[in-house]
Order: sequence, then C-alpha cells, then structure tokens
Amino acid sequence: MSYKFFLNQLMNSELNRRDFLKQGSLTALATTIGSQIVFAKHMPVGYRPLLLDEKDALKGKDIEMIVQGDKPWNVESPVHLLDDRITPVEKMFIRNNGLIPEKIDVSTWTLTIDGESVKAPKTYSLADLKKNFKQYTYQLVLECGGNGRSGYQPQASGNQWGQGAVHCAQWTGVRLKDILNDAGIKNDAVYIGYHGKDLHLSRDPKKEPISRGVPIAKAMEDETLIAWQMNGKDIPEFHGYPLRLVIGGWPASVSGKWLTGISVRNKVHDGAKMEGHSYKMPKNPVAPGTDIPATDEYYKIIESMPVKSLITYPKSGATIGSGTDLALRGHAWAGDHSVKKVEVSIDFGATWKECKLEAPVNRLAWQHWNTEIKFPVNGYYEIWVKATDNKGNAQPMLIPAWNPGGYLNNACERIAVKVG
Ligand SMILES: Nc1nc2c(c(=O)[nH]1)N[C@H]1C(S)=C(S)[C@@H](COP(=O)(O)O)O[C@H]1N2
Ligand SMILES: [Mo]
Repeated sequence: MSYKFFLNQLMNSELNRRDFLKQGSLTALATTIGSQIVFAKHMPVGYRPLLLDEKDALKGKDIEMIVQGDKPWNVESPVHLLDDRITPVEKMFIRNNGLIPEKIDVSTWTLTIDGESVKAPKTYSLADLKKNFKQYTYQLVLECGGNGRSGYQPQASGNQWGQGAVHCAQWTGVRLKDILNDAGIKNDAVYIGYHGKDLHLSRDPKKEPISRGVPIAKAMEDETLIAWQMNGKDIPEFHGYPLRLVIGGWPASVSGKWLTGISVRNKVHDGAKMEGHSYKMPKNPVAPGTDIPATDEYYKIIESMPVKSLITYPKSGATIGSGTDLALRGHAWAGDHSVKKVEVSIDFGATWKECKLEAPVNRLAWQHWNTEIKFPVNGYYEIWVKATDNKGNAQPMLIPAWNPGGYLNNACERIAVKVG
C-alpha cells in the first residue's frame, strides 16, 4: 500500500482511535493536519486525531513510501528511493515494535548506565553527553534483520519487507566506549542491552517493546555511537529523538531508539526480542517450513549482516531509449566487512560485468557502485546485481536458506527494463 493511498484512507476513515487531545479547536486541528476533518461531527470531544501524532514523521516521508502497518508503524522505502549517498529522512524506512513515546522532554532526558558489570550506575543528562565527550560523525548502514523477508516461501511471520528496510544516514554523537569507560565497567562484562522510552503495544509500562544488545567487543568499537543528530539535525521523532544507540553492520534492531539506558551485562542480554527465535538463525540448515525448538541448542543470534547490493537507478520498469548506454548505479554493503567487487548481468547470470566500486566514507558505511550498460538489441531485459565481500562471500542468485524468522535474505537484487 503506498503512503499516499494510506493517507487518503486515514483521512476518510471514521476516526475511532484511542488517543485524546487535552485542548485544541477544530479549525486549529484542520490547519495542523492540512485538511478539513470530514466526519468532525462524529469526532469525540477531546479526541486526538492520529495524524497529529504522526505528522512530524509520516508527513515528512516521501509519498511513495510503502506502509507495512500502522500499529506499530512500519514503513518501507521502495528501492529506487534509496539512490542518495546519504539517505534523507523522508526516504528512510521505519520499524517500530511499540508505540513512540508520548512525552519527550529533552531538558530532563537522561541516559543511565547500569547492570551487573558496571562498577557503579551512572546517569548522564543530554548536556553532559554533549559537553564532556568528544563527538564523532559516521555514516552507518542500518538494515532490518528481516529485510527481504517477503522472498521466503513458505511465508515467515513478521513484516513482509521487500528489499527497502535499509538506510545509510549520517549519525553524530559520542562513542559508547567513551561513556562505558567513564562509567567504569568490570572485567566480567560480556554484553550490553539497551532500554528505550517507547511503549509496549499493550501500554503496560512494565513491559518493554524491545531491548536488545551486542557483545561487549561490538559495543566498544569506534563506530558504535550514542547519537543525538541524524544528517546534521536533531534525530527525527520516528527514528529515536532525542537519543539513539547506533550500531552499523548488525541487524538494525540492536540500534535502540529513544535511548534512556544501557545495561552492562555479565551474560548475554535477556531483554525483549532476545528470546525465542527473534533475530536468530538455525545453527544447521532446516527444510522450508520446519519448526524447530527455539532454544540456544538450535539457534544462534544474528551478528554481522551478510553482503548485499541494490540497484537504485534506474527504477525497475524503466524504458530505455533504443541505442542508449544505460548508466546504472547503486550501493553495496557487507555487515562488519567491506565489499570487494560488484558485478551486473543482463543475461540472467550467464555473464557478469564488473562495476566501478568506491571505498566507503568510513567503516560500516555503504559503498557506491556504477557502470554503463550497452544492450545488444531492443527488448526486455533483467539487470541483476551481485556483490562479493572481502572474505570472498558473494550474494546468492536464488533465495538463501529458509529460516523460521525469515531473516537475512541477501539474494541478488534484480530490476526489469525495456529497451526501445
Ligand atoms: N526503542 C526501540 N528501538 C528500536 C526499535 C523499536 O521498536 N524500539 N526497532 C528496532 C528495529 S527492529 C529496527 S529495524 C530499527 C529501525 O530503525 P528506523 O525506524 O530508524 O529505520 O530500530 C530498532 N530500534
Ligand atoms: Mo528490525
């Protein structure tokens, strides 16, 4: 469902949502929403229209964005919208497991470092973080572990993402390792887990929608940030305002939004979405559709994401003028590793052409590739792209191993073009 269609649906639907507005006149509401409320006479007194909550984020999104769901919000980028080197906010996918925090007060926002393996819990205000530590800016790939899930048969449960649950924005903040060293961590620290201020879907304040983490070594990497800026501005509300943990190259679920705490653990973190088969892969391949016990004996936690590439120009379905050379481009990335080679094929993988590939602007950023294609005759073509990382791992041409969570589908992306 496209975002534009979705907006229209929202505007026309009978408003029967749950949130309530303390004050505000109908005209003021209509101005804010940018349209009159058609069934305003049926709207309960004090009712808070949904779009008011979402206006800053969703109104700022490109109208071509694909809405996977609104409770919680999950919005995907069509691949051709990911053409920018630095993904702008209006083209960034959104993945929420709960409800975005209702009250955000930046002046009282704090980050608490606690857990078994911290010497003594310590709390920082936003001002402390900004004033007392060196600031860094990195461009980091955040890709949902379930990106590409819709390619799996039988269907795995969860958002049926195409290939657009990925972005590479520029994040500014302090290094997590500087904060952890300042707080003081014990020798037995093995993992960290984050805590965010978003609400569980049940609205039970005792439950967290998600609280994931990474081994201490990944937490202590230079590029692991506690960020308050994205693309040079305050982090947008939907992407974690005012503070976010940002860890490139691993499933984006470890990059905790609306960050209020980090627990330093002496065991693997056991927060929400660390249990069952969430963000885990079977240790041994399983036949499609097989149910295996969701225990550590059978599953391992996903760490570095696999090598992948996208064609971001042209858009699939484009018509190319007869006799024209096509300038083709996109990005490639490989989790903790770098991409060594990108190739394209216009003959269903029979022959491949190596593309020009740029170095990343920094470790864990995506790399840009481009090439020119000559088509032998007019007609229908598919263009396939395949990246290989510096360890020699290449993308599979077919859908990789089926798994119950529908994770890590890094099959070659393909687009269709018509020449002439
Ligand atoms: N607090 C919090 N952090 C979160 C989530 C969430 O629901 N709550 N979703 C995670 C998941 S599963 C993904 S894929 C990314 C999505 O980041 P984005 O919405 O900024 O694209 O945020 C991660 N961090
Ligand atoms: Mo995710």
